[in-house]
Amino acid sequence: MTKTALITGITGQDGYYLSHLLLNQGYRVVGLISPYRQPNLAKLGDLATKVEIYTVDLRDSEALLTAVEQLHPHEIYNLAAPSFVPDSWKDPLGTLDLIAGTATRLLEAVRQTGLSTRFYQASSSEMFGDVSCSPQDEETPFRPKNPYAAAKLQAHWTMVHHRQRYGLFACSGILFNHESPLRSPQFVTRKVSLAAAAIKLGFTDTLEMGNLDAKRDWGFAGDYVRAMWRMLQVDEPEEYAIGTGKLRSVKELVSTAFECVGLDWQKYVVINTKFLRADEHFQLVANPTKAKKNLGWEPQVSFEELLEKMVQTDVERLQNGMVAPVAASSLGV
Ligand code: NDP
Ligand code: GDR
Repeated sequence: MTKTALITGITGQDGYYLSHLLLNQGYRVVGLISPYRQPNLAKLGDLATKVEIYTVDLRDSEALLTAVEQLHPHEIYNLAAPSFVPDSWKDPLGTLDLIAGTATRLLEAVRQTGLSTRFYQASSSEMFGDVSCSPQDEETPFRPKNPYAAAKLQAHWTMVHHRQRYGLFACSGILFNHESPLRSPQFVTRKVSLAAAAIKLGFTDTLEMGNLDAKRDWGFAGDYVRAMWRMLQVDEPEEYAIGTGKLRSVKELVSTAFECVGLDWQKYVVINTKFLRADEHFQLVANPTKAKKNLGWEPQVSFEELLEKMVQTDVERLQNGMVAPVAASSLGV
């Protein structure tokens, strides 16, 4: 029997990689797209004709219930979110509603239909926030420091409560930063890969950055969607911390990316205080032991391979005037 997977946020980075994985597994993949947003289906590239699109407002409980009733999904992956953390200070309430409200509305839809749909919530290492210990795992206390993280935590707890009270098969991946050539350029890895490529090709000669001493645990998105899928294939729904377990600074990121095109980053990078954050974290790094043990999950792509792929893809994009569709091979799939 063909399984149906329903994905919110299908036009995002993870939506692409997850759709690719599920289509390869023989799933029918349906993406929920808002009627009030410019549908950026071009972001789905080669997958645009392979997935189905269902238009629904994620803020509308009745419409979501109808969608679940009509589509009978075996699995739901709730990925939609305004995911750039600093923006959540500009619209805390909208962030809360879209992230926590959508999770609640979808969980309620599953409960009300009585289907045995398995539910994945896209939780985030941002929920750890002001970390008390390092590395972080499923037992680490949450101390969110911004509206995005607080909204993710509300969604996370609602998922836990629905599992405990109603017995739903609901779980969440507490994912650390994961990147790819499809990452939006506002995030630091893609900002740096694009700048390294642009400087190499002579389009610009400066890269303005925020805190070079900030540290993160960066992995490849294609690896992380495999963990999402595996969480829904095991017998017990649980939480999983997903990351590489390696902490690196933004400075290491910049230096590695510039090395990919044979440049010395120190000649081009300047600090602009507008990119500094008041709610900065320094020690967000995963302990993914549980995922390895229960899911057999391990990252396959190294930090250096990831940056090489991102920088080279940006070189090709710039040489092609940024308009040529990116080949799946450039995306690491
Ligand atoms: P992206 O920002 O690439 O994608 C976000 C998706 O959400 C897009 O499809 C976007 O649609 C959609 N979306 C945003 N706002 C709205 C809205 N108001 N109504 C409907 N849809 C909306 O994120 P990623 O793919 O990187 O991440 C996927 C999920 O995982 C997110 O929930 C993110 O918070 C979470 N996460 C990501 C991590 C990472 O490092 N990438 C780490 C931990 C968690 P559109 O195309 O129209 O903009
Ligand atoms: P983050 O990702 O906030 O961790 O959230 P981002 O790439 O924006 O920042 C990572 C780190 O880099 C530092 N930094 C800069 N960041 C940006 N964007 N631009 C700069 O110029 C710059 N200079 C330094 C930041 O201060 C920060 O320390 C991502 C998102 O995908 C979330 O949705 C997700 O939940 C978390 O990862 C886990």
